[in-house]
Amino acid sequence: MSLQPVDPRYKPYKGAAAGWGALKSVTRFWLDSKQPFKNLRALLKTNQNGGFDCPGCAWGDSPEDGRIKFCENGAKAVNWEATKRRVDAAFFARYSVSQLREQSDYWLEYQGRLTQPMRYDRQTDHYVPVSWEKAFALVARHLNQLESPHQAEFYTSGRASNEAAYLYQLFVRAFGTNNFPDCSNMCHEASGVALGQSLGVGKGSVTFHDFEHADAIFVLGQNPGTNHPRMLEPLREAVKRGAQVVCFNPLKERGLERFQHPQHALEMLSNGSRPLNTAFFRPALGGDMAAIRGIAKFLLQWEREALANGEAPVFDHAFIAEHSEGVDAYLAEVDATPWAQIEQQSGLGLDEIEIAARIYRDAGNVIICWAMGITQHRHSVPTIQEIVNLQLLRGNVGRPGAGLCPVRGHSNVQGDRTMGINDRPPAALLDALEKRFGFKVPRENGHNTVEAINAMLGGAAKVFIGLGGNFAQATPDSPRTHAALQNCELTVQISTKLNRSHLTVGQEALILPCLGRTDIDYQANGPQAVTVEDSFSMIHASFGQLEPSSREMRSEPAIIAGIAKATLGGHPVDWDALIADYDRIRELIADTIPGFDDFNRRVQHPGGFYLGNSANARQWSTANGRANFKANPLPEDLLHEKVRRTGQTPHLILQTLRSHDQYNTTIYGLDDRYRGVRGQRDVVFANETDIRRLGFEPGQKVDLVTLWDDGVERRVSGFNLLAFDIPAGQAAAYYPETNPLVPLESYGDGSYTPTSKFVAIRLEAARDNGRIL
Ligand SMILES: Nc1nc2c(c(=O)[nH]1)N[C@H]1C(S)=C(S)[C@@H](COP(=O)(O)OP(=O)(O)OC[C@H]3O[C@@H](n4cnc5c(=O)[nH]c(N)nc54)[C@H](O)[C@@H]3O)O[C@H]1N2
Ligand SMILES: Nc1nc2c(c(=O)[nH]1)N[C@H]1C(S)=C(S)[C@@H](COP(=O)(O)OP(=O)(O)OC[C@H]3O[C@@H](n4cnc5c(=O)[nH]c(N)nc54)[C@H](O)[C@@H]3O)O[C@H]1N2
Ligand SMILES: [Mo]
Repeated sequence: MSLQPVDPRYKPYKGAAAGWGALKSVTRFWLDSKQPFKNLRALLKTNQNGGFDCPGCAWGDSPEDGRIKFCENGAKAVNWEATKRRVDAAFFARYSVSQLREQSDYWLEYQGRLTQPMRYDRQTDHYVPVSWEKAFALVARHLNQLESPHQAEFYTSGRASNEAAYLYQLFVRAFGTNNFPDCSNMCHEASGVALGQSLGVGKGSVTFHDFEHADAIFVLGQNPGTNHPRMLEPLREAVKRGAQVVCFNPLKERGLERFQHPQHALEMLSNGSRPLNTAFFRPALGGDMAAIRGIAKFLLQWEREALANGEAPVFDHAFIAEHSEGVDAYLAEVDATPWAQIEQQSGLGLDEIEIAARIYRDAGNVIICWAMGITQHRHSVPTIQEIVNLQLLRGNVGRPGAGLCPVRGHSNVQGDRTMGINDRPPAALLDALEKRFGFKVPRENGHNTVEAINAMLGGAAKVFIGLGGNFAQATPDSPRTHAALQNCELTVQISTKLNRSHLTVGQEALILPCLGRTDIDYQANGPQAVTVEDSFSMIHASFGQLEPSSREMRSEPAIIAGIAKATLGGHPVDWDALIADYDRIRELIADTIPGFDDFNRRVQHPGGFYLGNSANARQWSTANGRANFKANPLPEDLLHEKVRRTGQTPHLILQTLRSHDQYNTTIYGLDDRYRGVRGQRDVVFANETDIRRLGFEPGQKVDLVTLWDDGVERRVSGFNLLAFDIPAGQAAAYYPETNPLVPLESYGDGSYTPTSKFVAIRLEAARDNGRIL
């Protein structure tokens, strides 16, 4: 490894993940929130019965274990939301929208909570206060004057509660469209599509306790030390009891290497840390499908040898015969895949793949986890189906200690889908809504995120409503997405914090400030709880704990009901009555969404209730009623035709990822502790050999330019080129700064997820010195 600390703001991190470094960092964020003690009290109730669900990630905890679980990044999320700072009318009077646009994403959100509804005044270029009633009337006027309901886009980010999401989809479908672009389109969409086709349910099959019974846990394309820190504990326990933890990641992420338990005093005092894996493989970007195919090919070879020698078989023949279909076609595809292609595409040696295959074979029960390193590629759907194929060969689905675990991102992104935030809704959901509410629901597919951007760009969509999130920054091809939003007649953002989406305004624009997870939600019948679903299909209640910083903010359900009532009147429900008491929303959910019978009673159960998962029960809700092996060929070439058509060879393949100090487009700070970066975000990590091969010096400022044959220049400028321990040919840089590089047309086959982990780029000496943060 060659690390060149030419920049004082870049120094390799030597400590373990979590532990003291994390504690120091939490304290800093705490003090900065301006109400440290209140937030501490609130945090102690995170993920506990009677507390609120952590607004961080969607990792679930043991439902029986009452212990307080929080992590450094959960603490940051809570402090960030529960700040005392405010972005109010005085703030917007001080800054014009054009002035605000000059500020960094970090600065914008740092200014505090949005506290009152605001309307954009094009004459003065300022946001000005507006009453809730006038705001709702403005939305209703725009929606009702559209020629078709399909001219509006209704975005959802994954923090929306089940209650908010359910009301939103009910309103939008009663209005007449399935245009539900959501953050999931950019996230785990490929997991939903792949698992749905293979196994009949688009969710992970494992539960929390399965991790205690796994003999091997594979972690593919995921950085839990930063993004799912509560997952480190089960991984650590697994290594401790002798299970294998096998990582596939081009970056040696610190959290996957070593870990110090933040809640074990002895470990912290002795400064001891535990290794968190037993094998680490560093594939090429997009090379995982080939790697898994390689494991399957070794298994097939050993299966044949076992058969010839009269030894115990490698495959689970009973499972395959009773539950699956397509094994022969799949094994023929495995046979037909040349070893050379596996080696070349995976970026791994066959000796490495063989080691992984041996671990896999020798483990009784295997869980495979994955996240964005797997889902944000063009061939993500076949890659996830290859993971399923492998698991099916040894019956590693639907038995304790084994299964599939797409580790979700936003804390309720899985629940939002369950509630019907879906641009391709299943017929059963639409039938149930039609039957219960007696209106004709739209049956045609709606727009996903990429389609919504195209519709707005082309003028086919004229109204954008965002239930949370930061559409302008989270989406690809930023200048085009910004133009798309600006092309709208009305843009509406329902949000907690100021971000660039509020500044990327249509002809008219509204900011509707809402309560967050930590805030107490007072309604006519008293304080309300909401519910969420974690990655393990556990549904539980969340109670806000902190006094809202302004009485003018409204809850997400109340805002949706306000828009719905202004637009549709009392159709198809009495919106006000639902808001008075969210039990009434949950009754509607119980009536229409499978698995939620008796919802209001069951959610009282401490730790919540398990929604169930058909694949985990070995029931296959697929067309043929079987678990399906999918015989997909490996991609012929990982480079897209549009890259090849430029005639240029990419200097590097870039993945865009998260630093340790951010939550998606929310930037908490400018450090990335585990990767040794301090005080900067415009950095690009590359291998020192590549840097010199391309004629650059470590520490030099460079521009990154995308190779894509459509005549559009995609460039970000003035990035600090850091020599880093990364495989040759690869680069990594932070999202959202690099979103301008991802072409809108570069998305996953069958998933439409932008290929944020695979962008062919060239480096140029910097044209200017970049932005100052
Ligand atoms: N603190 C914090 N927590 C979060 C978030 C956050 O921003 N901050 N975001 C939330 C959300 S919405 C999500 S979706 C999750 C995201 O969680 P992650 O998926 O962990 O997020 P990324 O930072 O995108 O990291 C991708 C990881 O995959 C690796 N990788 C990239 N390409 C490949 C590949 O081709 N193959 C393999 N094997 N590995 C690859 C990268 O090196 C990196 O370690 O986290 C959630 N939790
Ligand atoms: N290049 C690149 N692009 C990516 C990714 C990547 O890895 N690389 N990852 C993708 C992924 S996995 C995801 S999930 C998306 C994320 O896309 P989004 O979910 O759209 O983005 P966030 O940054 O999570 O949204 C942050 C904003 O949400 C608002 N907010 C926070 N809490 C609440 C709340 O409780 N209620 C409401 N109404 N608003 C709230 C705040 O105003 C805050 O500014 O980005 C995607 N984009
Ligand atoms: Mo995500």
